[in-house]
Amino acid sequence: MKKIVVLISGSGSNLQSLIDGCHNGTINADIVAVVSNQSDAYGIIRAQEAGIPALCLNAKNYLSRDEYDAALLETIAQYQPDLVVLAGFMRILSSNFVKNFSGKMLNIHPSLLPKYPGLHTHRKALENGDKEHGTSVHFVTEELDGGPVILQAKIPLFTDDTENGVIERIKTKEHHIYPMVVQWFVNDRLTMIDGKAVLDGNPLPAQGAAVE
Ligand code: NHR
Ligand code: GAR
Repeated sequence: MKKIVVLISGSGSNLQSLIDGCHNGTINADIVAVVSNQSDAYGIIRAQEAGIPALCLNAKNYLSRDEYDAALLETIAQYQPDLVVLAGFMRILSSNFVKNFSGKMLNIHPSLLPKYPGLHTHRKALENGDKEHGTSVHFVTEELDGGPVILQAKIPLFTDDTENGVIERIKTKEHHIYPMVVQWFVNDRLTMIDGKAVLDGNPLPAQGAAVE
């Protein structure tokens, strides 16, 4: 069975969708550890309730980003994961960390990349009067939110939308697409080759696979 480590910072609803997928057989893998950088992340409780070891590494206890990332690397490496999944993880990772898990680390970012890398994506989409918004699963590379896109899901935006409403609609989409992509990866259907996402031997276009 393939081993997954999930990194979180918050509520962990995406983590929950992955836990559920592993339990109901839609994902053929085990989540062997959950690591949070926030001690009050609700996702830690979700992990504990599922019997998964949950650890917290607080940046306050480290002198520099490099030191923090070295500790995070050491913590994760103990579990020898086949895949590292960022699920609402809110800290930028150093290039050394990313290189260690090259082609083995996924992120879900709440925008239709390459639009709106970074933070506050929902607010930006609403402020710009966008008619649609979405979320992207991508391989993590050194370039922030710049790794190759694997799968996107879209939602329409309405004139009376609120930021919180949009966040929730996006999350509902995320809970469908993230387990799907993780299953592709653990079934050896998905790889990163020469900086491109490759599914079933076919390099994916910039917007990722076309799946409904
Ligand atoms: N690290 C690398 N190298 N590459 C990526 O693509 C990464 C990454 C680390 C996290 C998630 C990302 C997102 O999906 C992610 C992708 C945090 C920030 C950020 O600015 C930006 C993007 C993402 C995650 N973090 C601030 C920092 O200084 C802290 C913000 C906060 O704590 O509220 O680390 O959006
Ligand atoms: C998700 O919507 C994810 O796309 C986003 O945070 C949410 C986490 O929710 N990620 C980022 O913004 C990364 N910077 P969750 O904790 O309920 O899974």
